[in-house]
Amino acid sequence: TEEVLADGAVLLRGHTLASAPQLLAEMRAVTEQAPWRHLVTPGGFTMSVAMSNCGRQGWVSDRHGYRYSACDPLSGLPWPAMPALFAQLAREAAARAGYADFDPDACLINRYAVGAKLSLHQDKDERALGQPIVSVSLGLPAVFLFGTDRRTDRPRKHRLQHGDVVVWGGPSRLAFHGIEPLPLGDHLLTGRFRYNLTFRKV
Ligand code: MD3
Ligand code: FE
Repeated sequence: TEEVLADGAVLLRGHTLASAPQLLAEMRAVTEQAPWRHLVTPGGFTMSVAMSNCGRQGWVSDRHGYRYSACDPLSGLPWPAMPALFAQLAREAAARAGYADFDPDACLINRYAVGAKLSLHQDKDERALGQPIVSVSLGLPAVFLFGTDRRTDRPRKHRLQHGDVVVWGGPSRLAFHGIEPLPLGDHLLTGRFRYNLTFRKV
């Protein structure tokens, strides 16, 4: 069940349902080492989404800007290694969408509580724009906004659910996208939260 959302964007519904419990366990181990935090944007706003990272590079934001860093600014230590299961999943999903040999060096982990959202944005802090991004949704469902490479084009809405994996490459790599405020809910595996793993080649 592969659904093409746009040129280069492939939704694999429920693709990682079976490994979700192990993914969540690995995620917990990562966030014991690199705890959840609410980053501040260069404009001075605190993000409603809580974040952590694993892999050789992690995405961070502060008053000075957005960037990738090899170390967690909270501890000064390297980010936790990317669990083998994460790397395997990202690689296999990318291959299924037509991108052979995807070798991500960054995994951003987002946590949404009720009301948390991600405003419309582009992911362009990476040099490897020819590489896809793989995202994995876990826990409560959310409404994903998917636009074009022009901010003013009206975005389409897609419901992303527990176990869904999306590969974003080609022309969709620079599409504006976001997440609507998370509705209240209760998920058997994640309680009141939605989690998203985003794999990138920096
Ligand atoms: C489309 N995360 O971390 S994942 C992000 O659910 C981010 O947490 C959202 O946007 C989340 O930057 C959306 C889906 C996603 C990720 C990256 C994309 C869609 C994308 C890059 C280009 C186009
Ligand atoms: Fe994004």
